[in-house]
Amino acid sequence: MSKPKFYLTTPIYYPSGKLHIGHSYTTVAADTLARYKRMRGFDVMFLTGTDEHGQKIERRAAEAGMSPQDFVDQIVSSIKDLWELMDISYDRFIRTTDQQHVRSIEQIFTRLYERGEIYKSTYEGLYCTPCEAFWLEGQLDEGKCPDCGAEVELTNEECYFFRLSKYTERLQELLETPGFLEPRSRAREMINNFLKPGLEDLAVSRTSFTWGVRLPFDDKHVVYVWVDALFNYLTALGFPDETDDVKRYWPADIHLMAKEIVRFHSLIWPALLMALDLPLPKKVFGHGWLLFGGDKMSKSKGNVVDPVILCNRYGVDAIRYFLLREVPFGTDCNFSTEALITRINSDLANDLGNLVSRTAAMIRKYFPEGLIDERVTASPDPELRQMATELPAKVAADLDELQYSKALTEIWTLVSRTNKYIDETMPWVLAKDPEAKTRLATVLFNLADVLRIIAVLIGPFMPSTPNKIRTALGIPEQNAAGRSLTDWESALELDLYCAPSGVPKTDPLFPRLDLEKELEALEQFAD
Ligand code: ME8
Repeated sequence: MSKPKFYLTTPIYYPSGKLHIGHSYTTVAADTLARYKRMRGFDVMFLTGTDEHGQKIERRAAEAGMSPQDFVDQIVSSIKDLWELMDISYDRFIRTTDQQHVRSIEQIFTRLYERGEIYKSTYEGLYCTPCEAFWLEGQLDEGKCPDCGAEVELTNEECYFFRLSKYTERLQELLETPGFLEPRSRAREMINNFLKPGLEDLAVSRTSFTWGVRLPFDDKHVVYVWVDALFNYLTALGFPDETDDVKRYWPADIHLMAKEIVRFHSLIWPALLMALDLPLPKKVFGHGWLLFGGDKMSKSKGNVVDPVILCNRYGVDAIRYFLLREVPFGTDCNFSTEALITRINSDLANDLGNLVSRTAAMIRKYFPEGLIDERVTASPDPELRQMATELPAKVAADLDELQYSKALTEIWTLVSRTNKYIDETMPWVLAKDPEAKTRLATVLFNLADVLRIIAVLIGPFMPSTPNKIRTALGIPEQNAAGRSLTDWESALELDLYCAPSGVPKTDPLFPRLDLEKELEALEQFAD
């Protein structure tokens, strides 16, 4: 039987400067979902990329004294390096300057024009360049862009318009469809803020600058950057050609993003697809913002935290853990060094790291020749074992709902229970009693076996930690019978722990950090 498919996307980011930890947030969430779905047997297509056209990039390049193409090339290369550093397992990286994308956009626009979905007129109104968005006077916040707070500019130019208004009713129906736009509160926002006041047709071309895809039927015009960008989700599969990838992967299963661009994805994007009679994405998820000092972290505000510095200093898995654990995925999260260091110390160094090193150290010390095979079960083994057995289904249910933080909380509940199990069983006391050797072996086996399961379940979140745990406990990739000890199914079964080559001495998984020292160190980077 062929595998079911799962197509997920991140926004394609503007290469207008180095990316920050806010961009890493969405991409790490997407990567975690992609890894999880692959483990569950899906044929995953995970797309990310860069949105390279438009006025903002053209201006930034000019400020840097470079051609737009040279300017974006260097930033895109740093973005790819960042994703490599952060263990992002994307399947495809699209750049809107790719020739194939540009040709596709030309064909798509011709098709929209021929179907009467776009027409020529004049746009007179307001434009926010940092957001590349058109606004009406009444939508402004104290005269400024309601999304980013920047000054808006008055523009008056000949434009092609897309008949967005004609899709109002179908969009209303779509937004009311459970599961299409999540969290649900965002769907109500879209209906109240945009559909109720009445949708206007959308300007989809510009003539006041040149860095973009030219309209094949009127080459004074370049395609409005958002429309150019939204179609990436299809052109990356080869659209408008009817490629195998288009047939296999479209419609997307989920588009992930933060809340400020939900309106482009839940109004403009579906309407464009409706205009072309194409299937609509199954879900749009708008997560919360990473805030810094209470304000949205953004390149235009300059309050950004560099993920490269954080990953190099604390390790990629610690940063990924923090991002996904700190708050529920739909909610805003205040990013602070204190919160990060506290999480690393409490959850990773103390709870998980100590559990692994204590377990490994006790096996090495009490059974230098390897654990004996006899077992004798006593309380509280059944309780621990039952929790471990129930965990995979809970994590799966949470991840299917994008409840990353809840899934990690469930896993850490087992980590804590396992630590408590050590306190209750007191292996060091058992070790003094030669009669208790079998019981001691059972306790240590249960500890290592639960950690084997935990290692599998944290894999999607923290890609390199599972192998470190397995190495520390001597767990091979497969047992003697050739059974994988790393796949999802292995987490569903108890008693698979084995360490045929013994338990080596290894470094702590997550060294404890000194908060004061870290605050000082990061302060230097901020200068
Ligand atoms: O909007 N908190 O690109 P962009 C959480 N090119 N997420 C954040 C964030 C923060 N402080 N800052 C950025 C664009 N993000 C368009 C997208 S898609 C067809 C075109 C993440 O570089 C989040 O996913 O401004 C947000 O939606 C996205 O980066 C915006 O990236």
